[in-house]
Amino acid sequence: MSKIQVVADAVAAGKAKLVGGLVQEALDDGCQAVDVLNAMIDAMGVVGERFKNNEIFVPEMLVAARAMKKGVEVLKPHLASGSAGVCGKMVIGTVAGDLHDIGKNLVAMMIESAGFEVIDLGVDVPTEKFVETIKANPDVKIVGCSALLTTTMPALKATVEALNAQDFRGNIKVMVGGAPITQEFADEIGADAYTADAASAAQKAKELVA
Ligand code: B1M
Repeated sequence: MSKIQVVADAVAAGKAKLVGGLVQEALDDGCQAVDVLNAMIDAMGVVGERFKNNEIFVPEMLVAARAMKKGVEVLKPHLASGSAGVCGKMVIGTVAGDLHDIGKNLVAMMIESAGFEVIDLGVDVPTEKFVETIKANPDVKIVGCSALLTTTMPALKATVEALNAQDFRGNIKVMVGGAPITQEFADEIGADAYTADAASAAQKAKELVA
């Protein structure tokens, strides 16, 4: 079995204590960081399928998430390369009612690597918190909102609509993403950009401030 597959299996099985070491082994073996990352993302997809099919439950999803985070910690220096802050400031968070942060963290990491200073508001972020943070940081250029649940898509809509109503709206660009989000939904709620993954989010962020 390939070293990358070993990492993916350990993530899916939630072996948080082992994953960091296994990722390091894969890198030492010459595997590309981005390939290891993609395998871990796919492993989370497998976890999601198992959950949907009632083969596993929330605790197993949680341990898989912990394992993935351990792996990302080891990968981070190999993926991040830019000098933080040269492109300006970005605020990012997962919207109210939503506790999923792995995708949001990856987007934050890639955007930081693209040269932005990132203010990460975490998960379950109320609309007002996004607004207040931008008011307190008038040099923010981009706001990124993540939503992973179909049930939190309305919170994403409410957040973008609240941002759209602010005087500062002309000074910022609003990016949205997350598994249930589509370009059509992003257009409908008045976001400036939608991207499907972390790498394209970083690319899009650079384009938006160019
Ligand atoms: Co949850 N969960 N979860 N979960 N969970 C999903 C999302 C689900 C699809 C599983 C399933 O049923 N197959 C399902 C949602 C179904 C739906 O909405 N229709 C689900 C559910 C139902 C739930 C609960 C309701 C379960 C329950 O309690 N009964 C509950 C909700 C809690 C809450 O948020 N209020 C819940 C809880 C959890 C855990 C806490 C246990 C855990 C999260 C831990 C954590 O994040 N710290 C968890 C996990 C791990 C998952 C799955 C298995 C994996 C998510 C993940 O990290 N994926 C997930 C199944 C799946 O995704 N297939 C599932 C890897 C990550 C890299 O991908 O987050 O999609 P993703 O991010 C991508 C892109 O979406 C994009 O880029 C990222 C990187 O490429 N992206 C952006 C994300 N944000 C972006 C922002 C951008 C641009 C791109 O611009 C700003």
